Amino acid sequence: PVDLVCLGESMVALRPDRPTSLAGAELFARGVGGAESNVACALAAAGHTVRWISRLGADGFGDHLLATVAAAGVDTTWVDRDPDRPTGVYFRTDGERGATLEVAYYRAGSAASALCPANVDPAAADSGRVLHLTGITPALSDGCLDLVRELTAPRPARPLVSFDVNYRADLWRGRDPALLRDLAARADLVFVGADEAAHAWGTRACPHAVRRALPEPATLVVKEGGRGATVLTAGTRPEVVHVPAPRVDVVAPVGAGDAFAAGYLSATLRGLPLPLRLRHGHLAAAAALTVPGDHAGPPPRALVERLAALDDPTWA
Ligand code: KDG
Repeated sequence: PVDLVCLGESMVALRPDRPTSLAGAELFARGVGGAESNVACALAAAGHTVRWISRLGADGFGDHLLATVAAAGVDTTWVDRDPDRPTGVYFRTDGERGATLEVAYYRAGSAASALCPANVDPAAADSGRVLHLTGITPALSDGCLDLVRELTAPRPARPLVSFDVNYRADLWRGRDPALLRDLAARADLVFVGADEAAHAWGTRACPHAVRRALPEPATLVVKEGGRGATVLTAGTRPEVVHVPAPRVDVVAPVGAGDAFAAGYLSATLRGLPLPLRLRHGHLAAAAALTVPGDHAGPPPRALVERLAALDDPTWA
């Protein structure tokens, strides 16, 4: 098997060419967005074998996305092209240095929103050691919701199912985010922000309160912003490990969650202990937080190893 399979929608991301609002922007720069492909690209850059399953329109934006993700070293064999539906697009500001982060999606009816159990090969989805999904996909359409239900269902030889809650209020409008909780509960490893859980499910924004709302997944990683992150495991000897985040000068928040998941997953795939998994998550997130776009381009592996091993008292 490959190390990791990701499934989800990617879009062309158009950002103003200077720090301003969407109303004030005249020129936009093209980039690539998509939580799952961000994770895929970061893991490939860290030396893992990665496959991305998705759908794109048979259009120029689709060509660009496919070429970009493939150039990052991700296997795109399982990306379908749809001649009848477009590639999704979104516009966003960077939310640089505390400015409002505006997001405008143009993705309804996109090629990826037509993902459903009938057009995803279950053998491809299960062809990795880890299958990484996010809470964005089930919000895209009923077919996408069915697909995520199917991919998180128990089955023989299921890969480790990783699920980043990635609650996007805009996409859940008119739908019940409790659904998202039920899907997350079916995964083996869940990433969620404490604030995100508070928004989506009304829990108190602390790791133990989130654990009470999500008692099922074997491993729950609760991100607490600048304070750090806590991993809570289940089983006969449950563990709780908190690692503070290194202090960074935040330029823009976008992409940090995906980077954190990628760092944590890379360390998990390499069998590192829980505190180091969190450290690798933090280091990857720090790199993403200090650049304006989604991708920081993770720091070189040797540097990350050295930083992760630092004996800093703030790194419990
Ligand atoms: O995590 C960053 C993502 O929000 C971005 O790349 C776009 O996948 C995206 C989404 O649906 O918001």
